[in-house]
Amino acid sequence: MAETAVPNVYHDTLPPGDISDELAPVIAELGMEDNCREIAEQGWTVIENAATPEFNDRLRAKILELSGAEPETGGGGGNMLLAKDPVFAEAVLNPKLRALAEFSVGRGFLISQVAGSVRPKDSPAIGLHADHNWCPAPFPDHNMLMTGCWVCDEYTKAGGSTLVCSGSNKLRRHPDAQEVEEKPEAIAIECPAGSVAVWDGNIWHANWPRTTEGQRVVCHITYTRLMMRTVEDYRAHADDLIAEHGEIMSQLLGREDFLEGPNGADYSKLIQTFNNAKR
Ligand SMILES: O=C(O)CCC(=O)C(=O)O
Repeated sequence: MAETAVPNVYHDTLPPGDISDELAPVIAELGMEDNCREIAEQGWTVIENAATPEFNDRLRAKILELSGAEPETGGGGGNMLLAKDPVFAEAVLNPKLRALAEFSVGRGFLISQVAGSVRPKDSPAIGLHADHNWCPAPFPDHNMLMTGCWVCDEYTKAGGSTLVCSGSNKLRRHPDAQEVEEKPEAIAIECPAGSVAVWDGNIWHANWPRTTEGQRVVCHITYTRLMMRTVEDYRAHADDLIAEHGEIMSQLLGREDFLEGPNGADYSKLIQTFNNAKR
């Protein structure tokens, strides 16, 4: 008679920066050892040729279509894209991105956000931040969030690429007001169209203003460690519970933060959410 299989419980934790025995052959087959080392050590890396040029064109066209941007010169964006077209599932499930996500934010990682942005000439730069934005400092040893920007148009400094503050990943904290202003040790991530620029939750980043003609089209994909997922899912009961108990119940059920509006992130609540994380 066959013995009942006893689950193998790990009693240790894989240290940050180590590749698990199960993931190692996948990383080797995809040739991603350098990407793993770079994201662990410097907080960012670039996956070049993440998919075919045909895929890149399809992704770019769909982001433009959903963004509300005027052709050629307009700006715009979109949220909740995974639910809006199958091309975004292809991006999110890309084998190289998934392998890096498992390395960086752990087995069982979750999709947190799939958004698009279209930046035309003269679009303003975004503010310097770390994606561990709703995490109190000091940031934990293990990375909690990994963001991949699918670069549909070549990333150059003049074209408004993402910038990273070299070495800031080691500080394990948010930038202060002066650092936001000065962007210390800022370098442009420059890479060809079809790459994915990837960073961890620690590194301070922003983007350069775009000074060239045309549009910079990007798909922003964020994966998260499963750690903070709620044990019980009350979304189906939230309206009733809030109607009965009011605002504090609304907070407990996540309706007062920016994280889960019906149309994706609710940016009107962004600053308040980030401030909550620091108190
Ligand atoms: O648009 C960019 O270049 C950077 C975007 C960003 O900060 C992010 O997706 O976290």
